[in-house]
Amino acid sequence: MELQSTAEQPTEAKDRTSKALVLHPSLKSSQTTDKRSPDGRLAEAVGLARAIDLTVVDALVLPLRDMRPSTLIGSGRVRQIADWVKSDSIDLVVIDAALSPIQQRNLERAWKTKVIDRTGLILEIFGARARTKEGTLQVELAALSYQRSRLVRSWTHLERQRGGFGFVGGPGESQIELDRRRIDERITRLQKQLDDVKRTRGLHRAARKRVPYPVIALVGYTNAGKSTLFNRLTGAAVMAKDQLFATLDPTMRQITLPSDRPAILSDTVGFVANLPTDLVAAFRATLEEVRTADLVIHVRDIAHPETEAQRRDVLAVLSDLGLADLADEGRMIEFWNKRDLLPPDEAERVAVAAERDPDVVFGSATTGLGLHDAFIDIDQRLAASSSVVELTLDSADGKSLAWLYRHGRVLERQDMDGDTRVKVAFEPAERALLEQRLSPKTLIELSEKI
Ligand SMILES: Nc1nc2c(ncn2[C@@H]2O[C@H](COP(=O)(O)OP(=O)(O)O)[C@@H](O)[C@H]2O)c(=O)[nH]1
Ligand SMILES: [Mg+2]
Repeated sequence: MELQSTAEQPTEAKDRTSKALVLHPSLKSSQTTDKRSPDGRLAEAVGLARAIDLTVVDALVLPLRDMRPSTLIGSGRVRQIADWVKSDSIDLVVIDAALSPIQQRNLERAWKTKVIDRTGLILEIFGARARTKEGTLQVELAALSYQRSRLVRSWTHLERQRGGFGFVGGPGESQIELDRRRIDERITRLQKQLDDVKRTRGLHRAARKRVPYPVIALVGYTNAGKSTLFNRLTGAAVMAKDQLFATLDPTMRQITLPSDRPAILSDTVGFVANLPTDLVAAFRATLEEVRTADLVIHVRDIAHPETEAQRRDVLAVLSDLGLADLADEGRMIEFWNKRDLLPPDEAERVAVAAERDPDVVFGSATTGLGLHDAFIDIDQRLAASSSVVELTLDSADGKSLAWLYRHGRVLERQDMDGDTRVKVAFEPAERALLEQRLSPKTLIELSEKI
């Protein structure tokens, strides 16, 4: 998804990562609306920019005395940044604030580069990450509404330029009216599609679950360390060369757990503080994939001053997704990350609390502490939910055998006298389908856990 930019520049080549400058404007008088420090907010914005593979060359808090309607920030600053953009060959400036269309356009002109604001950035992330049909539609809807609001406002601006009376049918206006109408039509179409998707959601979910391996989803706030943990876990585990998964996007990888159990690890879109309300629906739809996960790892930045509030936010959204019982079902682990950032005595105190809670692993994705424990814990939880079945089939029944290989994990196989005996491990969803799909000669449910 490409967001509307008012600059007349070609979009950056996608085959190299764009160099970005991230700026967090901080209004001196508005500290009361957000308890978090400007540095904390800047760190989050940098995390968001990295989530779409931007190379953040520099990041800066810009203290503002007031907001300029034309450029948001003062003209001296605008000139300084223009030099900076030029000397560092910056491709994109991210302003962690809401920009009016006019501010966006003026800054793009002054800096001769693309500028996006916070909403634009978050929309880009959602667009790149949406995996389900509902997620994609919901994000496109949010992006179109965003574009539409920009058109409306630039229209008012044009009107003012022409003397403030609005000459009906002026060239600029009719062009914008046309764009608006096109966007409105598209929005109506999307809304219809969304209704359809929601109605048939159950079917889509069944269709999505094609891999016979359990799916583990990482959730948590932006900057909690999800991607670092993802890379550590997939780097430490044996990477699969299976062609079957060649089509998985880079945020999903097949891993092999210590018990030899294969699984899919999925890095999801992160939570952000103060999510613009227009984007809430899109965010939830993007997280829709978590519903099909067998296990959820909630990655928490335990050194973050707001870590408890962040935890509550994550649990509230999971609950809205119909996943309130994850913890009770033994399908959620909290990974308390960034242990290395806590002072020793604090780390000691937190370790005691973590020790008491069977659903918590305490460690650090960068130092590697706690990763082994996490692996063992994941393995045990997945073993507890899978079942092992021994079946005898007619050897000529190639179709049933093929089904077993696709939907289960064949652990053993013996062919004799026209019969084939197989031992297969299943995830719960696949196990439920077994009797519907095939009628074996014998079926024994084994009590062993693999
Ligand atoms: N000190 C420390 N930093 C960490 C740890 N885990 C992640 N980070 C850093 O936190 C920042 C955000 O991590 P990232 O994995 O991108 O978070 P995500 O937004 O949840 O995917 C990066 O700068 C990481 O290097 C940790 O255990 N200790
Ligand atoms: Mg990440």
